[in-house]
Amino acid sequence: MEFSKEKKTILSGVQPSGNLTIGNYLGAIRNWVALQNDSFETHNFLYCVMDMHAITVRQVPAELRRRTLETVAIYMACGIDPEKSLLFVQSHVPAHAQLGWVLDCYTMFGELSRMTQFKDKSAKNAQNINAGLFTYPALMAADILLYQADLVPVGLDQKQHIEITRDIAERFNQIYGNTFVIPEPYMTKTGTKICSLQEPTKKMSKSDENPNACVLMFDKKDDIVRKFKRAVTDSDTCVRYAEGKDGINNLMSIYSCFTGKTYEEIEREFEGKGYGDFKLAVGEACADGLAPIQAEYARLMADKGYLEGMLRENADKASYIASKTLSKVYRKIGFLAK
Ligand code: ATP
Ligand code: LTN
Repeated sequence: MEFSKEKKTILSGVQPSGNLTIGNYLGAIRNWVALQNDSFETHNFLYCVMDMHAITVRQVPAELRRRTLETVAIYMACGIDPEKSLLFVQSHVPAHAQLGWVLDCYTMFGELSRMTQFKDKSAKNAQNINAGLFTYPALMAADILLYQADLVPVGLDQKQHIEITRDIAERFNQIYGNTFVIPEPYMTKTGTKICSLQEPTKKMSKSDENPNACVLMFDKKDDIVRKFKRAVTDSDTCVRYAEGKDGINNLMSIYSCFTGKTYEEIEREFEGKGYGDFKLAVGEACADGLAPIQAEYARLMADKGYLEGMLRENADKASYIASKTLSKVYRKIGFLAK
């Protein structure tokens, strides 16, 4: 993949903090693939595994290492093409930590305190509310601003982090003159917030303790079908998208993502049928949609040497791009040149 300064840049990533769910796939990775395939002539694509963000919550070292490589294989199995996109690991590029520190000093305590992810995660990990969890958004801003990304495809829960990134970049540009491109979030109409199957007002999360709440990308067909069968719905019997029908709305959005059908088409398809038929159809559509990804993933993981070699090369490529922005920033803020 050749990086060109003339092209616009798209960047995103996932934390290797657990097994990926269909929320990660439908809210984020699926859109990365569509963007890459539709506009690779006009854009640079960078897709990173955010291992530095993952350690804001305690990880088992061997698992983190394994998942980091697995996440790269998942990106590729979903359709990220290393000829078109630069795939790399965050901790392989020291500039993320270096710019992250600088941006910490341009990010306000008050704004970090308002981040809903921080509030949610500190409630969940009350025994480990560490400084990294608090300053997480400044590191995320560094990930994005280092590569002068124009567009960041993410799920709805990350919108607030893109907004703070824009605020940090604008603040810096105001003080030191034009330095950073101001990024925009990219979200599609469906799939931006896939909800828990057990508590359909809450986002589906890979760190949920209830195994029935989330469908993992590598769940077997039987398990997927069973989880959808047990999904919490309501006492109505009619499959229609409506306020207050959170469970059904969520299943409809998942079904729509996997089949490409609109809500009206889905309502017509299930007219006169009950929730049982609908849940079975969602489970099957989901399992069938994931099956080719699961097969491709197994093929890729059979050659870990290839993945590791690619990541080594890409670390240098990403570091080179990142070093341009970092030097500019260091000069502007007054660090003495080497
Ligand atoms: P964790 O539970 O460890 O916080 P997560 O499941 O939220 O993890 P991230 O690595 O934080 O996953 O997110 C990766 C990408 O997937 C982000 O762009 C995020 O917006 C998106 N995403 C995560 N969960 C969902 C969801 N339920 N619906 C839509 N998009 C999602
Ligand atoms: N915070 C993101 C993961 C992430 C990210 C990024 C996404 C870290 N750095 C830069 C896009 C761009 C999350 O999904 N929780």
